[in-house]
Amino acid sequence: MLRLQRIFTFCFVLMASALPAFGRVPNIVLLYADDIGWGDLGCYGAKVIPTPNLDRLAAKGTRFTSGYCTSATCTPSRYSLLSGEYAWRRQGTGVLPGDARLILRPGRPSLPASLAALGYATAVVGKWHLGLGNGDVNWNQPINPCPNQIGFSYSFIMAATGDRVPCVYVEDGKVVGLDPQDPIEVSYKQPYAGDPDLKADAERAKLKMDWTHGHNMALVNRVGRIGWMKGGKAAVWNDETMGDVFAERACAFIERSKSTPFFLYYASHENHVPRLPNSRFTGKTPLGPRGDAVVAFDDQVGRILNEIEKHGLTEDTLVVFSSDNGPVLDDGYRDGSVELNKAANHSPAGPFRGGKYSILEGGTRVGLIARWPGHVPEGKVSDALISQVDFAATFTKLADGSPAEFLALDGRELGQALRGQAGRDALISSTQGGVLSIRDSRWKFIPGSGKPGNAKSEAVVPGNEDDAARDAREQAVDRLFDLLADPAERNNVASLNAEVVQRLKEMLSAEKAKGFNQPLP
Ligand code: NG6
Ligand code: CA
Repeated sequence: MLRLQRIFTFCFVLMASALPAFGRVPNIVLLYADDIGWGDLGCYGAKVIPTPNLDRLAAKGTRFTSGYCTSATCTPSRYSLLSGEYAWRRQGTGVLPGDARLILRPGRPSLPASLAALGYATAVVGKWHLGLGNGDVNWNQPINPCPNQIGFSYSFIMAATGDRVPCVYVEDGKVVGLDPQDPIEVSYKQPYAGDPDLKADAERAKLKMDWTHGHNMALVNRVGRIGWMKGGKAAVWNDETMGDVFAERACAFIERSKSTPFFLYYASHENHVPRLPNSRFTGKTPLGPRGDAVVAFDDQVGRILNEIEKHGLTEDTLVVFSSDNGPVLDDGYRDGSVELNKAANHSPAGPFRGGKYSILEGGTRVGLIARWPGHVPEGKVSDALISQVDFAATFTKLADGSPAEFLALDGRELGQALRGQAGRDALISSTQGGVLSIRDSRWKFIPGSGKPGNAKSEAVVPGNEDDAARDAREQAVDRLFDLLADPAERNNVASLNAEVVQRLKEMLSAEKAKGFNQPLP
């Protein structure tokens, strides 16, 4: 009898030691927004964009005020998020065309592969933009490698962006709804015979949404896109139902994965151009499509949260929201965003200046919310420094795995920050032009490039017109900002704090010395 008891105790201890310190491993749902700024959400101060679902998420979890994507554009941020490596260390990680080769190579460390190895069902639904295949994809055949070869057990994606061809969904490496009699061809070099000239006034007049720069190549659903495509008519997506299609696929994945731990990477395209949210969101904000698209994203968040709740998984699921880069108004289409934003006096980057493409805070300091009842403090606002490059290490550890491969790159294991403690000491942000900045708990340093920048690109976020010329001029010299006293980065205090400049400059140089602009493996 005693012997049996001993065996039981032994088994129990064995089982308990196999469990992670906090009990069951959590499901992980990453709600990743596109071009949504720090200031675009109600819980971050937006007055004219109702985001009840994200606000509820923040109220039930922790809202971080110093959360960062790694880059001010999409592809590099996503590369960092999934690989645990700063994208600026690698060439070819800038905004990719729709026919680019997959830049996250099979066999390299990746967040989905790491979670899959730990027994998670893993899915990506939404915008991919990390390339597919080997640069010579035949869209009429199974595409390999695709997200399924780097650790996702399910993928339902668009190849690049809504404004880039091919304008079709790809599910588990196959174009959805393709008629074999009408094969797809994609070119980023030249138009196909019969393509209209969208630079001609007569053709332009027929567009549903006119272009302001770029976006005058392929004509798809009466909207100009980047690149050309031919054929595949039955497979072409409907921009207006895209948000619903993605949300449905995400919910279906949760439903069928509910009995195993799962990881859902929900990469919404809502709010990226061309902004064509479903008509049921029209007029929900005074900002036109740009604001209405944020409401549409919030609606998708609500549907996913409800699905989690419906299966009784709320307590077992870490939900994290963040965005791939800061906000932009005119990103190439005439959708009224500039004028309407001005009229409503909305501040998409919150208290920060700059936005998408910019090295100023508005470029990479984005919303970051985490909810996991009983683990992530409820209703807390935290200024812990967190970069999305840390997600791979952090999620792997929460899944009871070893984050070592990501720690050897640029990731930090920040479970403590999610639990209400401190985050990183410092982090690096980048633009795709190769400009880097480094910040610690107080200071931000941007090395001078020796020559002034482009005032036009500094003015993309309204309200910045007056400062844009000065920002462009100052790019020539070292800049130091006291982010606590001057979050809008208006006063360059480099000359008053030579030792701080020196310290941060050395830190940045040491990081660059470990690898900068290296070829991709
Ligand atoms: C730019 C596009 C912009 C957007 C961006 C990528 C032009 C003129 N501009 O090149 O519209 O597609 O790339 O955005 O074509 S991101 O969020 O995916 O990084
Ligand atoms: Ca983006």
